[in-house]
Amino acid sequence: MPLTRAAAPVTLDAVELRVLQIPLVSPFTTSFGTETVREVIVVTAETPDGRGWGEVVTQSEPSYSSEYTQGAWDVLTRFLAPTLLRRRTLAPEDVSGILDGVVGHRMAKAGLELAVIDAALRAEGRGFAQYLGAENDRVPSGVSVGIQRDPRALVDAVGRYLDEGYVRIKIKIKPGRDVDDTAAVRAAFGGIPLQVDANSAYTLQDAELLAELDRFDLLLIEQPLQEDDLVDHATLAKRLSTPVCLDESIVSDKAAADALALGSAAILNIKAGRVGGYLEAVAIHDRAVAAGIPVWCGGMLETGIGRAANAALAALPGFTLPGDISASARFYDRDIVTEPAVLEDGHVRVPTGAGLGVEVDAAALEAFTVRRERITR
Ligand code: SMG
Ligand code: MG
Repeated sequence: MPLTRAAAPVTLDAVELRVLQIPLVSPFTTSFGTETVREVIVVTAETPDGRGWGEVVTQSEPSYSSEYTQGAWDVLTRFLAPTLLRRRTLAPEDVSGILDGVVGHRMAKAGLELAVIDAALRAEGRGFAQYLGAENDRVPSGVSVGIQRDPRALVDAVGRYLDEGYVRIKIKIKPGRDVDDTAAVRAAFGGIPLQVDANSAYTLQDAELLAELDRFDLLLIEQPLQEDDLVDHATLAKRLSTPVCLDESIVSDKAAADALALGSAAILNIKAGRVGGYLEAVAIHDRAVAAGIPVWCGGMLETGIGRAANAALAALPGFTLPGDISASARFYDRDIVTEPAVLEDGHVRVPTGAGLGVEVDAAALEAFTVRRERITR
């Protein structure tokens, strides 16, 4: 599905980068560890016609991915932003090609590309969802629930999210906190749409244990093995009746092609940051649709900037499973946009205004900024 229409080129005068530290409403624990503050980079693309916004979804430590915030800051300030600025005039669709000389650093590239796309679309008065080829005006909202103190606390947390209206629950698992946690949620809430995310915490040696999850009729198990374990995931997939979904492993459209060819995944989690940008994410969506593979939109605890962009992406027709697109309030008391995403009947609305369709709250942005640099030509 090609983009509805390429965006007009923009003249890039400057790129402003900020590191933000935003407190979470409650700690978020995965197999990697616990986060209490979201540290994220916000990108502003400055053009003569106005500004565009992007978000680099790295975390402060390289545990989910090899990328991390200070590393992204370094590559953005020294290589990526200067390379883009040297071009002066560029179309959003050219950004990834221009940055091709830098290997990896996909989250950093994705944030920069999003800022350029947003600037271009705001100048045209066109919405991001329309640009990507979205077909829905709202998307079903799933919630990712971190590992809690014990299964009873997990049941309490899940119950609160179900009461709020979330239509799908994902629980984080790790060795020692898998079968019992899942059993407790199934016992408490019956046949709710439920899936688990291991964040790479297991090896193929754990296949027998992971097969115990088959009895819970889960929508999927997300990323049980390591990022580069494509062959092991294919082997595991044959052992399980629970569909295997890949997250960390799908770092590009090429990786998605390889995973599908090998039978490593029956379902894909698509995150624009992880794959180098929203345009690459659309390519993966298109590939999955052609292959009959369901996809859903993952989350990286985005601020209102990335959350708006994710809602637009998830409104493409191949996103047939609910994504990790929760209300902003699931993570934040105060967001950096003036109208943070809210839950309405288990759904999040897809913004329709120009560009990302959200306005940055300058005071909130300022309040959370801990580092800032403006890079000019
Ligand atoms: O944004 O709702 C969200 C978070 C969803 O669980 C979530 N993300 O592996 O899918 C994932 C994690 C990655 C971030 S925490 C390590
Ligand atoms: Mg995941």
